Amino acid sequence: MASVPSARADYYRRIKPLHLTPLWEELHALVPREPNSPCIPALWRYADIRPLLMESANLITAEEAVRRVLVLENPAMQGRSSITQSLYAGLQLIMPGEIAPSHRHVQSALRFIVDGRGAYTTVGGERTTMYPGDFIITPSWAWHDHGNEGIAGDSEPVVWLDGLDIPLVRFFDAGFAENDESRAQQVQRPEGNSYARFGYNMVPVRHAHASATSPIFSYPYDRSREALARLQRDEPSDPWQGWKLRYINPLTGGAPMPTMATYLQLLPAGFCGQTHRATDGAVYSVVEGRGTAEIAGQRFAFQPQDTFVVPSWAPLRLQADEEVVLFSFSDRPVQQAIGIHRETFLND
Ligand code: GTQ
Repeated sequence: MASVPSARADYYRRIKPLHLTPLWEELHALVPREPNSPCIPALWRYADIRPLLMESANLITAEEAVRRVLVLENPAMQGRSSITQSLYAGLQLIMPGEIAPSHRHVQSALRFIVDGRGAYTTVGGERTTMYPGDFIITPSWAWHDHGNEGIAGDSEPVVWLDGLDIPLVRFFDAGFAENDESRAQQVQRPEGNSYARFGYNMVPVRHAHASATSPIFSYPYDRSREALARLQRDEPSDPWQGWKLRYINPLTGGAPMPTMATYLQLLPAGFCGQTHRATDGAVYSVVEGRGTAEIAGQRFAFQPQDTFVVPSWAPLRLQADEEVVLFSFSDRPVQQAIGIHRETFLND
């Protein structure tokens, strides 16, 4: 009589042509006891990347590239253009005088300005000028073009962190995109118009909002930073996260985009955080200060303009040598919408 293993092997061979596989061989991997991400912790030093990014401007124009971006690819997920399973991140460069032509796509995008000032993005007919630390949204299916005209005759290369839900949309096989007829959109409203309508805890009385995305598309750094400075004066910091605020869609109180949540947090000088973990892997951009992120036991020293990734369920401990400000984003709204998000705060 055939042994059990060889009888099974024979059986697997016979079911294969019928496109059948035995669940019992895969069950533990398909339904893991806890998240077991293929994504690994990693940090990208801006000091290393900046010269290479500037070099790319000699190789290709923003116009030819459409978007001149160095993709931050998770080292354990090569070829996927992903920083986590669900998220994409890249550093986009726009030189003075350049235009990244108008297009639109189903994927939602966020921009977090890392270096330089005076570039702009036009979203749905309204322009916003970019300053370091600003958080800017491109909603799903909104026309957008980027340019760099400088400020008051002064112009410099501008670099921002792009965060997009590209892998999520790819997972659903639901991506559409199209190019605009003109390189740059006609501006239809004065700069600051959407902020005046929605940025002051007020909303135009007859506004009926149809979009799943926040009507504010630029959240200026000085306002967000001011809120953190006020909290630092007024209340004790959280032992895990310092003072951490989430950006909101003012119409709903929810995340500014349906697929991505964004955060800004302040860690006081000398902060030695406790460990926490969450099922939403997150991408961090360092705005101010030096410190250390201990991610799944691995220590990453960071400084301003660096980017690092914390995989899903990886224990995270933050330390600050100086006063630190971190911007971050994750897919938390999607996990919350389907009721699977988990987060724990450990007492070290
Ligand atoms: O600016 O529209 O990093 O479409 C990747 C895809 C940026 C953009 C990216 C994009 C964009």
